[in-house]
Amino acid sequence: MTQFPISTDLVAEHNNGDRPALDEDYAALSARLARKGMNIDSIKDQVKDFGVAVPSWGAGRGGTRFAKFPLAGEPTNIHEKLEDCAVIHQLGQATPRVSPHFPWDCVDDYGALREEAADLGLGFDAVNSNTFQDQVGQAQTYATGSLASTVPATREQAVAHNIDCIEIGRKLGSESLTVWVGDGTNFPGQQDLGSSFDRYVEAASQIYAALPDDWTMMLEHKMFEPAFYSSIISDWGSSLMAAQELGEKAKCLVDLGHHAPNVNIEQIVARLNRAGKLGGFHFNDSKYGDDDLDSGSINPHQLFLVFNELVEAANKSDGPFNPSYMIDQSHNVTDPIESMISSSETIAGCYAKALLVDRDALHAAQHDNDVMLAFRTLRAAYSTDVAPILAMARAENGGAIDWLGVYRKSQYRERKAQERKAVGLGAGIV
Ligand SMILES: [Mn+2]
Repeated sequence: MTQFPISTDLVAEHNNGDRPALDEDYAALSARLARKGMNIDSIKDQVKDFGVAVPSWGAGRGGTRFAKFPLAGEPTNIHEKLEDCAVIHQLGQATPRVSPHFPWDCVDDYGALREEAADLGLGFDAVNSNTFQDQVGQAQTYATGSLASTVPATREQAVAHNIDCIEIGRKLGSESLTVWVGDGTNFPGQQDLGSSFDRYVEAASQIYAALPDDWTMMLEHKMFEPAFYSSIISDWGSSLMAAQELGEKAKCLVDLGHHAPNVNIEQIVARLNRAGKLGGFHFNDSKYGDDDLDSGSINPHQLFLVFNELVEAANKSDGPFNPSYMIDQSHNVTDPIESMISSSETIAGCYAKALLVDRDALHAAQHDNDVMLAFRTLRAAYSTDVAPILAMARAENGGAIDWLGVYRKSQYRERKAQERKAVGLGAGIV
């Protein structure tokens, strides 16, 4: 029996009140889609099966480089984070897995942690290693790099930590390791740009060698920060080169905030897919840089265009097409539970809109170079209000039609503020 953190009676009571209006809206959209030859139930069923992982580190309040403003009742350890992630999934029904980060989420007994998550209705997604900050008692510093360090002992330490993460992940039921390193330089001339990449690939190949056969090693690129002159895996080209050198189980992870402003990310998605190297995503949104804002809060159209490529790729795929979907956001001014339900709804909504694209009409217009018809075909799907599909999928899966109303009525955060120890003031990026 799943232990639901929010009263199921409260969810049912709200849903009973909200259901008549939803039924009306759903029927109206159903009729509208039927006129175009589309079956709303088929779209809804695909949305019901859609899942995006939430990051354990996103359950707490994030910070900027300047400050962090703690939220009363925010989680302070992996057990409390799991409980909050269970609320997100219970009400939103789109986030069945949690992506943990080590050593931030270290415990003594990972078998017990896996059971604890399962009792809450959750599984584990990709494990994330951390060689971008030093830990207490660590022999070598990562101040000038980790996998690409000029110091052999530092590279060995970074490799060993990643292999530890794989071992933890096996106990948790995970099937992938995400590797992001902060390695790079702040000054021209600080390191040789060619040989530093060689060192990275050589060290990464040792991690790759320890990867179980059914696992994926996802390489996450990021243009800059913490290094501001050069980053070792700065872009999808560097990521693709490394993944191709490592082997079949190495793939590229696209974090939407890790590109220069206005870069055509959907084209990067199509390119990586063509190379067989599209591993997964970190969803978030960005106005200026790696802002880690809520998914689709700034540019929902871009998110839709990414999903348009994903649906296109899935349709063309011979075998299974299942890139890994994860949220990677920092919540500085909202309750992280509310932000992550809202974001998962936005992400699922972009997926639903991409499913609504009339592919035959689009392909015909593309073939005929009918530019306006091709554009309007995409735009017709994007401008469809899919809220009734999302709400119905949520309700049928046991979630809340009005998730924000139910969450606030539950007073979950207020209760946790009484139970949990307070988080101190702090600074820093999470
Ligand atoms: Mn990321």
